[in-house]
Amino acid sequence: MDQDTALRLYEAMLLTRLTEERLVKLFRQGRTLGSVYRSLGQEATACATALALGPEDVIAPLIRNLGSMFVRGATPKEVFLQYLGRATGPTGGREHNNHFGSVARGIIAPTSMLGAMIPVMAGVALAFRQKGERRVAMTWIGDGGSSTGAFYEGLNFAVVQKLPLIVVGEANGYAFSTPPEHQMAGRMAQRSQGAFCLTVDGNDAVAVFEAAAQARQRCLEGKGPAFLVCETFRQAGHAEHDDQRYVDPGLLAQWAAKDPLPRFEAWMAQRGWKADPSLPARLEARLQASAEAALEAPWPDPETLTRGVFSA
Ligand SMILES: Cc1ncc(C[n+]2csc(CCOP(=O)(O)OP(=O)(O)O)c2C)c(N)n1
Repeated sequence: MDQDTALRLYEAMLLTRLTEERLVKLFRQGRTLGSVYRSLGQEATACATALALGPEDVIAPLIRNLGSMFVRGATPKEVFLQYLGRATGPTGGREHNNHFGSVARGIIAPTSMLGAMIPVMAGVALAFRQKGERRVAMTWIGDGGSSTGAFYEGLNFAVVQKLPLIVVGEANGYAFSTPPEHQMAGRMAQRSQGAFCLTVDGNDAVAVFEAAAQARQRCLEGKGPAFLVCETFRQAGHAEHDDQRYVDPGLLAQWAAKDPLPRFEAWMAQRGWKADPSLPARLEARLQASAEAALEAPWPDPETLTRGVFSA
């Protein structure tokens, strides 16, 4: 990873963390329409995977992959407008978290049905191959989500068809309050179904980036899909309404010591690389302005209620 990429990765991870911290404040003030879903401790798995892609590639992030959306150009203001349900947000107040896409940025909006995006992205990858385009499709899935039929169907199809699809598996300790051993036999990597599979330390941003770059290269060479398992830990509750009382505090402390941000800073420091010291303050100022603008943004007009939604 070169210095420029490292600095971009650091900024994306920091922006994700600070944006989510601000969302938590808005939640506690009762201003968000629903709960806030964080990627605390998992910023590397979202940011470093997306950063290993080319601008022509397409992603379908899930709720814990806000960082990947920032890598592709989504803005904190859009995220605040979404969570606050405002008319000028990406979905015009129809949805109230980061379930929004942007075709121009190569982001496909997810549906909440876990696993569903895997066949969708296998289809995107199939279209790339049929058109002879050198592009890759990427999506993410949690350990819980990898127990769905859609996960198996989508990945199996991609393996059989040798499609340029990267599925990032986030083995993050819990699916809501369910630990993996209560819903999964064996380890996540055993679900690869013949896809090229790597298991990496998901809190090591460099390892994640390198594995994703390798997976992308194989896809571009026509070698078929990759299943990239990132071992990490969800450092917050499922969402802000969940106080995580079912998680052993010792385990949380163990993973807190592996926080991807300071680890990556230390790795950069070993190379004499350092982010601009004014970066946190600049990001905070941007977030403050974005949050204020979103709070002043208009609510959707009830007259428009049926626009932009499907009807029979
Ligand atoms: C098919 C399906 N079943 C159940 C749910 C409800 N649900 C939303 S998130 C979640 C837990 C997901 O756990 P995991 O896939 O491990 O991801 P994590 O939240 O740990 O990132 C569940 C059960 C859903 N959205 N889709």
